Amino acid sequence: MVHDRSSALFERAQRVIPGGVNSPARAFRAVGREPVFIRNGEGCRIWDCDGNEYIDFVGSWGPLLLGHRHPVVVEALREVLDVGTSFGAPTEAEVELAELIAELVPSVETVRLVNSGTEATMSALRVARGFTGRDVTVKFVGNYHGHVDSLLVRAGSGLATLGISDSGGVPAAFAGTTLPLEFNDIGAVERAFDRRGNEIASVIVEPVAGNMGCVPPRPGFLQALRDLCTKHGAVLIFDEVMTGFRVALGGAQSLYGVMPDLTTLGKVIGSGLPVGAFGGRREIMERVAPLGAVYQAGTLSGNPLAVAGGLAALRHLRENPGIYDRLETAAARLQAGVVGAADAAGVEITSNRVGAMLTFFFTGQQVRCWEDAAACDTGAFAKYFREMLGRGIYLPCSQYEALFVATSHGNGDIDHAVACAADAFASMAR
Ligand code: HOZ
Repeated sequence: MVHDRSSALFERAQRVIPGGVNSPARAFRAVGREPVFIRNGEGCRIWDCDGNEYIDFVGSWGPLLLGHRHPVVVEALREVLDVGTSFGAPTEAEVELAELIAELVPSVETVRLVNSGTEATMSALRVARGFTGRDVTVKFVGNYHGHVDSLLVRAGSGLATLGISDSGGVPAAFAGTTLPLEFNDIGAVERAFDRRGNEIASVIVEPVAGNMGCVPPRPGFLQALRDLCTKHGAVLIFDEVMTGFRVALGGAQSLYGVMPDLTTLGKVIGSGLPVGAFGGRREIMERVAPLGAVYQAGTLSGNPLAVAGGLAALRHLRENPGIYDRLETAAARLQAGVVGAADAAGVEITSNRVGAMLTFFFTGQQVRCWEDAAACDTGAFAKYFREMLGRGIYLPCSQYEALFVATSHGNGDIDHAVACAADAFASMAR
């Protein structure tokens, strides 16, 4: 595979963009090569600027449940171009999207649209503080909630990938409001509440962790968080930026039957366009300006393009509930195929999967928390990634990310990816 144009673009990019990328998570640094520059996508396929074709299992880091350029989304976006792309004023479509989110996400009574998952989590934390009159946030090691100052503490995703434990530039006072605990360790949360229960404003959690690779909650973990938050008057926040509308139509909260007080959503509610949302119990959300004193704002919030993309995709999901069975079947086929191929080649991997989000960890051990994930052989992962890329399979460029199956992946695409994995493992074992 030739990547000359990507290489040339990367050289240019590094002169004018820090590290040549607009987000460190796409820098390919942990996999020992330069990033490829993408030109276009269609269904489950993308093409780079050298014309190389890939089956895409990143899907813009999750939101493209329907694949690239799904006709219902494209048509909805075209209609917006005819009427205007930004007003900084209320529109009918944003009311419809808010109604749809409140209908589909069980714990959400009212919802505020923002521009990204980061804005959503930042705002949710602030509302929780305003509601409780407390300052401390409990978060989990290896969970990532966007680049909010106080949440860049022992975070997953790009920070885990690059080995940055806590971000520079965050005042110690901000980081000091965050209490990082091990994911899936309910004893640690109980002890924290015993010691500091009257200081804890919120517990924020990815109900299925996706930013240290896919790590499901242990049975009972989410319910125990719910019970502790209720007992101590803290706000439970589910960060469903990754799991929302993906692991089930109603997100992880409907899958596990545990209701948070607040939910954060991201790019999935725009079908990949820049948007996010935070919402939940009415009495908490009533603290948000202009009703309450917790300020949060944005000219582009509820932007017509993002809202139209999201409405089209979410309506399509609601009207076609069979999609989730199809995603489950396709992702299970990929999981079984890749695990079988690794076994056959004698390469040790462990897989975690919830619905159509999954990770193959290069370890023989179970992965239940950050400590487990951090023990994986990232060198082997990097080699696997390069082998797969060279065979036209585009995977997340870090052991600490999840891969995503879309409705556009047919059995043939999944089987081709499995065959490529078999070749990749064979070449790694040589
Ligand atoms: N949540 C995404 C990674 N898990 C974000 C990707 C990025 O930071 O660019």
